[in-house]
Amino acid sequence: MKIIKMHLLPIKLQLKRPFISNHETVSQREITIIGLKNDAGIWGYGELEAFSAPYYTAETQKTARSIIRDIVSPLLKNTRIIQPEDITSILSVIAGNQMAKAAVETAVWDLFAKTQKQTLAALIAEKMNTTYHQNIPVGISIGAKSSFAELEKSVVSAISQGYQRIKIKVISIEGLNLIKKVIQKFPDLTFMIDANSSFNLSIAPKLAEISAPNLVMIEQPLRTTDFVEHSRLQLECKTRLCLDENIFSLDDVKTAYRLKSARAINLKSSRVGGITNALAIISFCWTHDLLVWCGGMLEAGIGRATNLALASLTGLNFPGDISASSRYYSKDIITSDFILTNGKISLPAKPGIGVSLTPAYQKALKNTISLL
Ligand code: OSB
Ligand code: MG
Repeated sequence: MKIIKMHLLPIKLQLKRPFISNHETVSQREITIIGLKNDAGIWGYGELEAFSAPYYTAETQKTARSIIRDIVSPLLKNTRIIQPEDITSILSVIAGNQMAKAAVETAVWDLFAKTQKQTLAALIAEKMNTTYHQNIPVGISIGAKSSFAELEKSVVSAISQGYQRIKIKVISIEGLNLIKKVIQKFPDLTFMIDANSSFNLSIAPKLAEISAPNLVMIEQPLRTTDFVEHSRLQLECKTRLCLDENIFSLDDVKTAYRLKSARAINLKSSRVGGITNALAIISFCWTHDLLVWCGGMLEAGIGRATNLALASLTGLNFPGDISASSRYYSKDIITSDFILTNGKISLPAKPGIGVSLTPAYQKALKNTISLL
């Protein structure tokens, strides 16, 4: 197939409440919806997941849109795509800019699955020679809190909603102390901590002290580029470390594996350049005894559906950061929200990523000028 149209629609969604991590406090989520049309008249959609400012990663909505406009679109023009992996390889000439590439790449996967009249989940499972689950157990990521009462309230609310694993953000030593208390108070719950690079190696004794049977993982305690120090920390720390901000590619996962920087990988297809690269990372992790699970980054409906398709793979069993649509947004961009039933979210049944933009977003997207 050929891609004959590419539309970009930047939008802003208001979060129900601000989400606090070490990088920033997000109150409004800027996202760009990507629509691609092929020569058979079928549309595929993707979501550009970069944030407004370059704190979590170097890309921003603006830089990524400019890469898509100036560099990606000429590469797509008159190009024949037979398999979705073709687009990954075409875009691989672009260094970095993983989220810009992922937005377009994922829309091609959606388009391809639709032409095959298959769900993205089924297509991915077929590519990976495995099966997939219809109902997917999910976890929740709770932003950093400044008091025990507030933290406990969020944890209790998460349990009552049915989330199967609770991740708590931390930005300070005081925060670690609050989390330690909550982990002790709820011994039957599965917890993890995400530090988003809050600390340096001097945190090692504190992390060793916080170790508990129901604390399954500590995500990204140290700096974003630091494989070597994470490796030293993992030696000193019984709890499994997980890398997030360090991982932009399969090469990064290999580095982490060889240096023993962590024993788990938070996989975000948008951060690694798209689905093809995500699948390669999953394969590597499965054959090298690294726990790989599906992360999230406050996605709207299209991104959430993409994450869910990945998380549906049999073998990707650790509950991902894929909460119900209503957790972050009162009005999403798609026509049917993802809801939580007994701690699980169901895969949509329609072909491709399986969700539809609301008529208003559909209209607004198609009213933009095509970049092709
Ligand atoms: O570090 O995993 C992270 C959100 C934005 C950016 C980075 C992260 C997160 C989350 C929330 O933890 C995950 C989600 O529920 O989407
Ligand atoms: Mg993280």
